[in-house]
Amino acid sequence: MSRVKIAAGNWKMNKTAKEAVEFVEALKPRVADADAEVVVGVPFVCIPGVKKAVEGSNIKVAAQNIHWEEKGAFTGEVSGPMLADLGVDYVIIGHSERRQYFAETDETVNKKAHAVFKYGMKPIICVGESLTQREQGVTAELVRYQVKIALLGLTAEQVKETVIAYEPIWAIGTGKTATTEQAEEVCAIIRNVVKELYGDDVAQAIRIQYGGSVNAANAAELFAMPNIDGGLVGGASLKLDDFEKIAKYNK
Ligand code: G2H
Repeated sequence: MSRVKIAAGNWKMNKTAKEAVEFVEALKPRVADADAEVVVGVPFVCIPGVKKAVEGSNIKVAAQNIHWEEKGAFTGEVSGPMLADLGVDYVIIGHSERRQYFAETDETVNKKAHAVFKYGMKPIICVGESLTQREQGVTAELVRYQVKIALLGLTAEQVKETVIAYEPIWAIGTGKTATTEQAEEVCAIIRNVVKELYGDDVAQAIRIQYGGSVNAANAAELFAMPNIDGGLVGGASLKLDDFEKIAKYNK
């Protein structure tokens, strides 16, 4: 099965609403002929402006978080209906920065994945090990566990629409990329867990990205690996030239 690669920018806490609109206006013509599906993961406050700016283009929009409840006394949180109402396509959940600084757990990631689907969007679920965990040799066990809990209770159809981002924490924003072999090895492990849980059809359909210091120079080699279906891109997604090259990794 041929899966469409996905180049998703994760802007993290960068750009004001005005800067975001300027950026995507400039990005639109550059990625109109992209090889990958292009997604920008923007701060909540940028979503309305960015959605309007990308209208009629091939750029999709992701939020960087969601609350699993529909509404209520959850100060500072944003719910599924709120994001769906803005036309959000994808929601990044379980990023290691959220796990580290905001107490996100595998269980809350799972609840958020259900909420994302409930309101008609698609999740980009992040998993990955720390340096200590890699050095202790528990990468495969840990990532398998993270994937199993994240997907708990989702239907086969939903899992086919899910994107999993393998992001080794030691490679995030450090300039240290995992080697293509290391990235491919873990992405293949993830595809295999999905196969164990849902069968080969679903495992062949789900897209598994690599994330962690993806840049214009390494994207083509990473994306050429059989189990790597694109990248979740932080720093390099904030630069027009770099993100354009990543989206056009095949040109
Ligand atoms: C990993 C990645 C984007 P960067 O967090 O999710 O960021 O490419 O800056 O390592």
